Amino acid sequence: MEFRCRDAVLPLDRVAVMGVLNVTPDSFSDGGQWIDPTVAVEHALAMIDQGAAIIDVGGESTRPNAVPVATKEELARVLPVIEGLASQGRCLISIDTRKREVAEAALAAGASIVNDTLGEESDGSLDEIAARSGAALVVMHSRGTPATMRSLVHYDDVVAEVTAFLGRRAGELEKAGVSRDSIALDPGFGFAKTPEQNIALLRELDRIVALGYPVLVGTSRKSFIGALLGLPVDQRVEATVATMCWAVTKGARIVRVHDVTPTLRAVRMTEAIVAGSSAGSSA
Ligand code: HH2
Repeated sequence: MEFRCRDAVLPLDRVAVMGVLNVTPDSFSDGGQWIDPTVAVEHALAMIDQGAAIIDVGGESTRPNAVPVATKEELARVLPVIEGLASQGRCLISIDTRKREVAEAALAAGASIVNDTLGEESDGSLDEIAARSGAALVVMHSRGTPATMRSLVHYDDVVAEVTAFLGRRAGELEKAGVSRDSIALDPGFGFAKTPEQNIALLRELDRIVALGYPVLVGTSRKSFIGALLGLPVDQRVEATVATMCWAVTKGARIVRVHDVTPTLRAVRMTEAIVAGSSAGSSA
């Protein structure tokens, strides 16, 4: 399996790590840390040295009740970082946005993946941008907006409904002209889901994997981990790693994380067990 991102092809025979880079003052776990573009690029390069293949740049927090950011402000946050990273040519760059203008400008600046977190709110405009540019697109399930998502958690069968949504969206993308190997699917952990629903999606992740597209998992440091274990956001690394290893046994191919080194070591070990191989593989 591979992930085609414009001119580049990311092989997914081994699980790929997407490092999270939030250039925001208010992201739920790293808000304010990477606002300075020079510091942000340095942090991204450190994640690449640790083994991240993709850096996911975001300029607007999606956490519940996050304050919406104007397009101009979001562009001013993400573009210098994308330009700085693109000039190094050491990773694939993904733009995490809900806005078409931001996606377009990010692709022009060197990004090759659109991380679409609109979920059920999608109007298809990011699909069209991906189709036109050859960019890859991550389709994530969500409902509502950061202001409303916490009240939109009624599902008859969360796994069936999220799986059906992702399958439907993948079909729409292919119809819009996005190539099948440029589509990745993500259940959207923490987006309009209760802790129990997040666990159900992890337990039955193989049903989404069975749709036949690479599956991306973004549980990193999320509040359902805090709710289950009673841990603050800065103490969720080990439990995040546990979710990622579980997801890999279920067939996930891309893991979106803040903590690259511990995740990659654990994921490589998990892959070796799944494959029944004792051959060394550098993390
Ligand atoms: N989670 C967040 C943001 N973008 N994209 C995908 N595809 N999957 C996710 O699970 C996902 C995502 C939220 O996490 P984070 O970026 O750390 O926080 P914030 O939205 O507060 O910036």
